Amino acid sequence: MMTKMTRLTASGLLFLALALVSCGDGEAPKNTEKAANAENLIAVGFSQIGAESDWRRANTKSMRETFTREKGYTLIVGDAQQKQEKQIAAIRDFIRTKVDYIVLAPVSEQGWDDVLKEARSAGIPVIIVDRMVQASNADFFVAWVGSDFRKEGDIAVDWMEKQFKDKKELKIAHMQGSLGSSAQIGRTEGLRDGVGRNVGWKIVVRDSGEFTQVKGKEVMERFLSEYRDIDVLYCENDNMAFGAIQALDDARVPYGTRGGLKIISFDATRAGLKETFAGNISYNVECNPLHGPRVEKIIQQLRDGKKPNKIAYVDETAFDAATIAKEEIDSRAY
Ligand code: GZL
Repeated sequence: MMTKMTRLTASGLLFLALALVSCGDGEAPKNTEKAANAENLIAVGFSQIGAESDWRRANTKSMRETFTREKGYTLIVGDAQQKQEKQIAAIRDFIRTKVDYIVLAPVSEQGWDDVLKEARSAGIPVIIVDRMVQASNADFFVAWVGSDFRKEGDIAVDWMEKQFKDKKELKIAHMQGSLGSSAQIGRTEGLRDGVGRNVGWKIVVRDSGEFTQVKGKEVMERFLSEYRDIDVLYCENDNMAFGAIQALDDARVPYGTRGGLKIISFDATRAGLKETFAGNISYNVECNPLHGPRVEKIIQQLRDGKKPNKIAYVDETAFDAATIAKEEIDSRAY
């Protein structure tokens, strides 16, 4: 069967190989067209946000481990360094070189209509992973797989309500993720509604650490300069929590199960669970990045002429420093 890949032009493939960061085997494909012709590979173009966090690196690794040449795929990964315009450019490269499928992990929810319309006009199915896009037409993508970020926020707030049920007043420092991303929107909404229904809860400082450790440290330093009497740091991912811990250590501010402010984090990466097991992070809400197998299942359904579920949430749990077992860390897949 002729795949779109076998009709690729050599110049288009060369452009794609030079324009994008890497393919599944870590090197830009030397001559994808030849490889595809010889092996009739399924070409998957993956527009990834970047490598801002342990979660993101695990997400990319899952895609690379899934879409291998041995399994009949060629994966081209575009690393956008957190810039939407670079994601859009990568998608246009994928369209130009006629990949078979486009996978998008969108940096923010808005601004995708035009390029998704172009992919649809080119007849290339788009699968959205992780964060959501606000598209004017639901037909602009065939499926979305990711986390229920609002639910993650509710799980964290539920723990706070139990943990602090006897506290008349709760002073919360809120470190948000990249503003406008679904993960930030959902986790923030969870906290906002928690504050709304718990008399005495107050967000005393708020800022975005953009999901990175470096920014997380800077923001925590600023929080501490503005407000010392914090009971809880609600931190929307592990890497920002790692930065916050550095700042707390520098300022000799106590935190964790030994006393002082309690840190709540999200992602539950292996590194995050190590901090949770050590009692530094008091509660860690899981956000599973292993989307590779889920995306492959969707692609196989499409190839079999089946209609995949439009929306598929991944199952997730949470870890409490008081009860987490060491085995959870050793067995962690990411
Ligand atoms: C969540 C994902 C977020 C993670 C961060 O699905 O979008 O982006 O929580 C990552 O670690 O940077």
